[in-house]
Parts: sequence; structure tokens; C-alpha cells
Amino acid sequence: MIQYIFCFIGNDINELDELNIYSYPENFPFLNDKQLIKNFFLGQGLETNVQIIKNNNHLKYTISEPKAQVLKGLNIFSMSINQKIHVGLIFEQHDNPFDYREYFLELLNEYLNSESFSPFEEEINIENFLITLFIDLRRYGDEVVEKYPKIELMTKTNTIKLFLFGIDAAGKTSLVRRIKTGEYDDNFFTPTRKFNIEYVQDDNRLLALWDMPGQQNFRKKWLLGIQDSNIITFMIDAANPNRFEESKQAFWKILNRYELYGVPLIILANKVDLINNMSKDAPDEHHLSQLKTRLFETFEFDAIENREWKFLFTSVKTNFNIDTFIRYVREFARKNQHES
Ligand SMILES: Nc1nc2c(ncn2[C@@H]2O[C@H](COP(=O)(O)OP(=O)(O)OP(=O)(O)O)[C@@H](O)[C@H]2O)c(=O)[nH]1
Ligand SMILES: [Mg+2]
Repeated sequence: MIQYIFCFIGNDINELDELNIYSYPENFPFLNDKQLIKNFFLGQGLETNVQIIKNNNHLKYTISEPKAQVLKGLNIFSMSINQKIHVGLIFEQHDNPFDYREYFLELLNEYLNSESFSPFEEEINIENFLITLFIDLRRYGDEVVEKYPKIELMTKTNTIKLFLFGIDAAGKTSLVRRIKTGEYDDNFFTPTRKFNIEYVQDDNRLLALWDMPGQQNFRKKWLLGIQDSNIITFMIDAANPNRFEESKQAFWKILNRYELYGVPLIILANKVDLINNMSKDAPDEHHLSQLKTRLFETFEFDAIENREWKFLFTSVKTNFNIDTFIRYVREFARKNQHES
């Protein structure tokens, strides 16, 4: 059941104070939570906008594909309008926002592109617009969504899907090769273009490693790969601070997606062999602990919510901590099997 509807006008997350915020009912509890709003905006922007009525070039409003995020326990479903305005719904936790996708798109398109007035010019119109949408969506929820009992598919397979992402050249494909074949090759450098899915039998379970392509142009594909993940692994090239900021952006765009709600996370800071001219097997502890602090601050890992997570330094090259990574994967896989 939908609980709130809100609208943000303005798009620059660096200027949150400039943002105009509306909601219905009006006591939307998180209106003043800057961190939440910041995270909301960090989660935007991966999809290209889709126009809903394709054969009409004169639409005033272009509406994006809706996006589902879970932030501070709020089940949020939102879409952007002309990339400047965000209209979002907040559902109860057990609701599946995608049940509302088509109807929400249809309603918005109808209100925005077939009415003669523009709701965003006057405050009173925005409020009316939100109330109307809210009432229609509630009715739809009562009459359509809640009416059909959901069928729970209880599949008892022992396949664990691990979604592995991170920007290019972090070492994702090298890690998958290391796990699958035990090998590492410095000269192996083939940027991944499609999903690279490798299966590894591990005791009584089959591990499906979904290795994503990390180059900028291919990052949109991540959204096609995240469904039904049991474990997420995010990999950073710890030896390349020039790309920490880019890597952080890529991380937060994905992490709070609805599809990944509650899914445990392992963060790997890879290539530690390149740090502090390590020729030894294990890196210098002091140096690593400084780097860890820096990574936590830069990536704002303390803001991670809704899941269990672990952080680990690795070197796929020297095999450093790869066994620990596998141990973490097994722990999470075991918990997952107990829960399902
Ligand atoms: N020194 C060092 N190099 C590594 C390590 N892991 C991977 N590399 C190298 O980094 C380069 C990129 O590795 P890939 O595994 O292809 O990186 P990727 O994350 O799969 O990249 P995309 O597929 O483009 O997303 C390769 O030349 C690897 O040999 C490591 O632990 N240490
Ligand atoms: Mg790769």
C-alpha cells in the first residue's frame, strides 16, 4: 500500500538547500533528512530516459523509467521528469513497487502530457497533482494489486548468485579466473564487454559468478544483472587513488537498488601488491590500515545500510586473501540457504 508521494524539483545534489520538496500527506518524515536525499540522488542517473509515447514528438514532459531504491528502510519508487523533477512513491516494506510500474507511468503521462495546464508552475497545482496521483494509486493498490494473492515460488536450488561489479581494470575477471582455474596472468587483459558468467561447484552448492563489465559504456548493463543476487561483491583498484571518486559514484548508484535490498556485500580493495613496493607475500599492516581509513572516508562506507557487509584487501596476483574471500562467500551462502 502506498504511504506517501513526494516531489523534488531541482536536480543538483550539491545544492540540496535549493531543492523544492513537496509531499502528500504533508508530514513526510524524511523531508529534513539531507543524507537520505543525498543518497536518493546518488542512486539516480544510470538509465537513459525513455519517452513513453514514442510517436509524439511534441511532448512537454519526458518521463524516465522508474527506479526502486530502499533507503533508511523506506521502499521508494521514483521517476524523473525532464531530468529535473523527481516524483516518488513510498510503499510499505512488503510491497513490490514494480506492481505499480505500468500504472504509475500511464498516470503520469496522462496527467502531464494530455492536460493543458502545467502542474509545476504553481504550488497549488503541484499539491493537487500529488493528491490526485496518490488517490488514484491507492485505489489501484486496493482494487488491483492487493486483490490477487501473490504466489511464492519456493525454489530450493543450491545455486548462489554472486554479482561482481566495480569499474574497469579493478581485477574482477582476474578474480573469477583465479577462483575457477587457480591461475593468474599479468598479460591477461581483456576488458569484459558482456556478462561473464562462470560456474564453480563448491561442496553442495553451485556458485554462479556474475562478472560485470566495468567500462563506463557498459555500466548500464549492471542493472540487467542484479536481479536475484544472493551476494554482492564490489571491487576497487586500491592502487589507483585517481579513480576512487569515479568508483565511489558507481558503487552508490547500484547499492541501494530495491533489487539488492538485504543482499550481503563483500568489498574487495584489490591490487595491494602494488602498494608500498611489496615484494613480500603480505603487505605492511600499518600502511594498509591507513589506506583502509582513507577508503572508508572516501567511499563513505559507514553509510551502508540494509545488509551485512565485509571489507577485505586482496591481491589476485599474489593470491593474498583470496581464501578469506571464499570463506566469506561460503558464510553468506550458508546463511542464505538457511533462510530460504
Ligand atoms: N598488480 C596486480 N594486477 C592485477 C591484479 N588483479 C588484476 N590485475 C591486472 O589488472 C588488469 C585488469 O584486470 P581485469 O581482471 O581484466 O579487470 P576487470 O575488473 O575485469 O576489468 P573490466 O572487465 O574492464 O571491468 C589486468 O592486467 C590484470 O592482470 C592484482 O591483484 N595485482
Ligand atoms: Mg573484466
